[in-house]
This record gives sequence, C-alpha cells and structure tokens, in this order.
Amino acid sequence: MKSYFPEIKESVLYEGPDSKNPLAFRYYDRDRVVGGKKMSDHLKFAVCYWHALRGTGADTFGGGSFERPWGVESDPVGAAASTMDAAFELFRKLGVGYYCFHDRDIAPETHLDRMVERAARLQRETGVKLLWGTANLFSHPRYTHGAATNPDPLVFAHAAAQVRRAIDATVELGGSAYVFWGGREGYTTLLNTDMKREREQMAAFLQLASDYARQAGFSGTLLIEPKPMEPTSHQYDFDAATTLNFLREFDLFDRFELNIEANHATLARHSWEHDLIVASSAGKLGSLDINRGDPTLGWDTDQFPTDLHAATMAMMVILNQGGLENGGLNFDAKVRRGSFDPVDIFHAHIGGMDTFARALLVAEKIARDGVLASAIRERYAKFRDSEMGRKIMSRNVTLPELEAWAASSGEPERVSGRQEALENVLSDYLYGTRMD
Ligand code: XUL
Ligand code: CO
Repeated sequence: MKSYFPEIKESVLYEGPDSKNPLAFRYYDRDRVVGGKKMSDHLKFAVCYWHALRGTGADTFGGGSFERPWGVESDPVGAAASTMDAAFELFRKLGVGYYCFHDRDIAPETHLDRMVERAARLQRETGVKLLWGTANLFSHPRYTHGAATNPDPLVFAHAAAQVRRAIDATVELGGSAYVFWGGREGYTTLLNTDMKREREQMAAFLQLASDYARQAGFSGTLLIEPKPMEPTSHQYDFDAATTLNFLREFDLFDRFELNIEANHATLARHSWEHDLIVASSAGKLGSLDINRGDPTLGWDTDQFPTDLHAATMAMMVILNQGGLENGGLNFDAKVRRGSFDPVDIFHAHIGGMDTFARALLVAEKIARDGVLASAIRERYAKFRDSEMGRKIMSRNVTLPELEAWAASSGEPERVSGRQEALENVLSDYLYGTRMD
C-alpha cells in the first residue's frame, strides 16, 4: 500500500525529555499513569481532518502553497479516498486515538455515504475513533448570508438536510460528540439584519437538530463552539457566556455543552482559561479545540499549541472538573504557509502533544500539592465560614441588617491579593524546581 509519510517508518515513539530526536515524544508517554489515569485517557487528542489533510497553505493574500501526494486524483471520489488513506496513516503513525471532521472535508457533496463506509473500515483497521463530526455550513455560496439565520427558509432546509446527514455519519462512525459551529450565523451589517428574528431562527435550528440527533440514536454530547467573529463581523455564539445565555433564553440549556477553542476565546479578548472557567462553572465544558492565535495578529491563525502556560491553565480546569467524558482535545490547528513538507505535520502534532503532556504533569502536581487551591479557599474563608456570609448566600438578610452590621463592625481589614506571589509559584511549577 502506498505510503504518504515515508519519512516516518512505523510510529512516533516516546524517548523521554533528554531525547534530541525531533520526531520522538519527549513528554507524551501514552501509558504512563498520572493521577490514577493513563495519559492517553486524560489527553484524548484528535487530529483535525480539515487543517491537517485538506489545508493548502492559502491565506487572504494568496492561494495554496502545499503540494501534497494525496488528493491529487482527477475524480473527486478518488481524491477523497487517497486523502482518507493518508489521514489514517497520519493518525496511526502519530498514535492519536481520535479525529474530527466536517462532512465536506471527507467527501464531495453527494458522496458522503461512500466515504463514511471507507472511514468505518479504516477505523476498524487502525483502532482510531471519531471524536466528533460536524457539517460545513459556511463554504458553499448558498450559505453566504448564513445557514440557520439566512432570510430564506430554503437555505435553512438545505442546512437541515446537511446536518441530518452529518449526524447520521457521526452515529455510524461511533462519534462521541457532534459539534455546531455557527460559521456564518451572525451579521456583517445591522442595516440589513433583524437580530431578534435571526437568533430565534438559530434556536429553532438547534432544537430541530438536537431532536433529530436523539431520534437517530445519537447518545453522545451535542456541542456548540463559540466564536466572536470571522467570517462575520459579529457571531451570535460570541463567547461561552453569550452562548450559555442563548441556550437559557431559548430553553435549550439541557441539550448542549460547549466546545471551547483557544483562538476563539482570544479573539473575544478573553484568555482561554477565562472561557474554559465560564463553561466549566456552568457544568458545560464538553470539549476543547487546542490551537492558539498570534498575539500580534487579530484573526484566527489556528496555530499549533506550544504555550505551556496556556496549556497548563487549560489542564487545571479539566482536572478540576474531573475530565471531559465524551470530549477531547481537537487540534483545529494548521501548519504555517511556509511549512509545506508533509513531515511538518508530524513536527506540529508532536510539539502540541508534548506541550499538553507536560501541561498535564504540571497541572496534576499543582492539584496534588494544593498550594493554589488553598490560596483561593482561604481568600473566601470569611464569606464561607461566617454566619453573615452564609446568610448573604442564602439571601436570608436585608439591606438594613447589613447596614447595622457594617456600622457596628467598623472598617474591613485590608488583605493583599498576593497576585505576584502566586504568579511566582506558578512559574516555579512551569519553569523552576517544583516539578523535581
Ligand atoms: C472555525 C472553527 C471550525 C470548527 C468546526 O474557526 O474553529 O473549524 O472547529 O466547524
Ligand atoms: Co474550532
């Protein structure tokens, strides 16, 4: 059988932190037990099919720069088939357990069933599983003015048909989640937009689609992926808080969880951990897209994760909520335009997997030592452990009573937040000796 990545002989191996082999893992040691669970169970990495296999290197100033040995056949089904063979060779050699797809990356428009059959066979042969599927409701010109939020119900119907098929494909391939990303569900000008109506249309779409998923036997998690803008000027699923409000407003809260992408959070001017904590504290953090942006650029650059600090903060949130159940860590990242060799795809994933493996080790040690958690616990001790604190939290007090208490107790003691001291503790875990 043809090999698309002949540079990698069998599979990428763990060689330990001292290894200088650029095609080996230095931290990701899949069977190593961390906090009672295997690394590979904590870190359910998923290769993202669209960027890894279908990425061309195109940007807003130029077309594709990659020449790939797959997907070159003149008939579209043949091209889709060789792309899928290359995909599974990549998954297998990297040793990732999962992948994610859009319907349109694995198959041309009328050939989804055929490609799903091929994917099912390749999954059986390699043991690689589907983390989540989704429908591309943004590339086709019919979706120019949105899919569910389009002013034309016929476009809504096309989108519904496409989602139906993508859900069927996800069920057939045993996917543990299904994602809705509202690519063009937003506006580019309010001069032509009835925002109230468009948000109601979107709620109707999500209700119908989630009804269908359950009827079709999908028992996994339905996820919504917030993003503030791009390609629209404003997307209705702006960030985690906005999306949670939307779900509550339209009585959809029990049906969905969130897939929080790093670069989307930063485009909303949040840190990634901000959006992760917003989702997690509502009990709604289902899955993560683990790319990163470029702090000097204001668009979705979808770069591979290399930032140990950001990855550690993410792993702290995940550990704190006891894992992700049906979710995982989807890369949703692409190699840069100048990194056009197929082997660059390996370097990129190896770096990302090692970054998260290291972040897991740091986050688990931080949790085990309990230093940061106890700082937070102590900070709220007065509220938590006092009679007045409890009365406030149970709303069992009036403003005049609080006024009387304030008057009789005098000025509150001033307590430092110790931000810099805590930052130093974190740095010591990340770069110092607390991990030794
Ligand atoms: C776009 C994005 C999507 C979703 C799936 O910014 O992140 O690729 O992850 O549609
Ligand atoms: Co994404």
